[in-house]
Amino acid sequence: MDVDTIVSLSTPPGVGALAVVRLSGPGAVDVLRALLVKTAPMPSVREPSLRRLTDPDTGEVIDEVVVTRFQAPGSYTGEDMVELSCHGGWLVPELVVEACQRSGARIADRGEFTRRAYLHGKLDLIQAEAVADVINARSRALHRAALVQMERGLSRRVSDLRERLLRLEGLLAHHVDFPEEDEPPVPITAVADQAARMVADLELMLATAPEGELLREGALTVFAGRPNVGKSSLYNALLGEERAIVSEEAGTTRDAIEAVVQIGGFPFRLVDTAGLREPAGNIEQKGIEIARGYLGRADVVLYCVSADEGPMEEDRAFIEAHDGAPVVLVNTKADIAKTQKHWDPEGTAARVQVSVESGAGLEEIRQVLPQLVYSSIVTAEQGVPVLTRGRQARGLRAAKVEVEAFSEALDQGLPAEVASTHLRAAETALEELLGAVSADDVLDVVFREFCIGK
Ligand SMILES: Nc1nc2c(ncn2[C@@H]2O[C@H](COP(=O)(O)OP(=O)(O)OP(=O)(O)O)[C@@H](O)[C@H]2O)c(=O)[nH]1
Ligand SMILES: [Mg+2]
Repeated sequence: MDVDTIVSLSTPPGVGALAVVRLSGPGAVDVLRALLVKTAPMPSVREPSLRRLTDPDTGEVIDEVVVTRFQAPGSYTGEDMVELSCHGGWLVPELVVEACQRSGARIADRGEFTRRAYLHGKLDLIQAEAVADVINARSRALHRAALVQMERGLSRRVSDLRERLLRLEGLLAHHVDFPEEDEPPVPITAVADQAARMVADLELMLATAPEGELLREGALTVFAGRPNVGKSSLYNALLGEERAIVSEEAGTTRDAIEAVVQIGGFPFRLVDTAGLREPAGNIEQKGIEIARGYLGRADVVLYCVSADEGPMEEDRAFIEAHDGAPVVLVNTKADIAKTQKHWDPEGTAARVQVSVESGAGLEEIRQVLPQLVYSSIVTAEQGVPVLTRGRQARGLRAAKVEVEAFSEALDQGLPAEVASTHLRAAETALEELLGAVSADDVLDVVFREFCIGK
């Protein structure tokens, strides 16, 4: 099958000092040759050199660029590659890409460079996903998790587990081959022990899964409470900018306002909402409905009660009825509070006293939120891989279910060859996770979220 040579702008379009255009495929060098001045020598492999790029048809100069050549298999994709660092801006990169197209390259699909790297065995599927996470990371926590994955931190553990499954299968084969022997070479209890240990290890790896997935979008953090208690003031203080309108009028905030911030290196999607009360005007009522919608999906709730007024009936009702995300009870306006009114109800995950006037308590909220929402990652040992994607968690969970089924089959005294079908199913789950066996549609899903040029 003929393999196309692909080209794309790998830096964002628009004005910038430089832009990088990448070529990959068997024809990459031919495309480059068509753009160089005829008498110019071909740049050496892995030695950046300054060259003049010209239009392949008219010979007109397009730009002076730094050319770097990579030779298969020693490149990101594993194919022949050319990187052109040209001047940025709207026009020049466009001209360079277009000239490459006229010289035989076609525009790359999203993630096609990384997809080729994967197909050439340069990285496995977990590493490919990590590449996307590194690019898209908006928090240090995701960046760190993705780096561990990119360096095969997670892949290595998955491969180890797979090898342990193979060895277990090997042990079991003895029981199939020598069923009548009095003393099997390996007692069946040793096999059962190893299976149990694998389940424990899988559980350990799965521990970060739900929180790890939050790293990609940010934990939905909803500010709620009655009108005028200081939700928007606290929202602005945590955001570090005057984003939501603050006023002494009750019912100021109507629409939900969203912004993503890093707190302690972890991403949070802060949502300020309309104060909860009845009865309210028509528009405010809609705002309250929107607020309730967010509360239903929240990962954590900052429920604000003015320490100045103390809790009202609605506040008690809210805390009592709420059975969703953990609630941080924020006693606001601590600077004007009469101390006895600090409220400390049961059933809340944490309680903080805050004044946006003095700044008291803000630091405490910044401490509490990551510990509450990302506890498994905060407490995980350094370097332990965090599962940042549903696909990873599903793969490990499927493997765990099969190993458990295997143990059960042993317990029930089913024949070894029957029990071992579960081991093979677990192996398949891990192989799919690594991408050792992958259907095209799985790959499409993984690479769709890449930007063009990566
Ligand atoms: N002294 C003092 N006043 C505060 C504090 N926080 C908020 N306020 C005041 O309380 C009033 C209401 O603040 P907002 O932040 O608008 O309250 P809200 O809960 O968003 O109100 P709605 O949007 O109407 O539900 C404003 O006048 C703020 O200046 C605080 O920590 N100390
Ligand atoms: Mg408000």
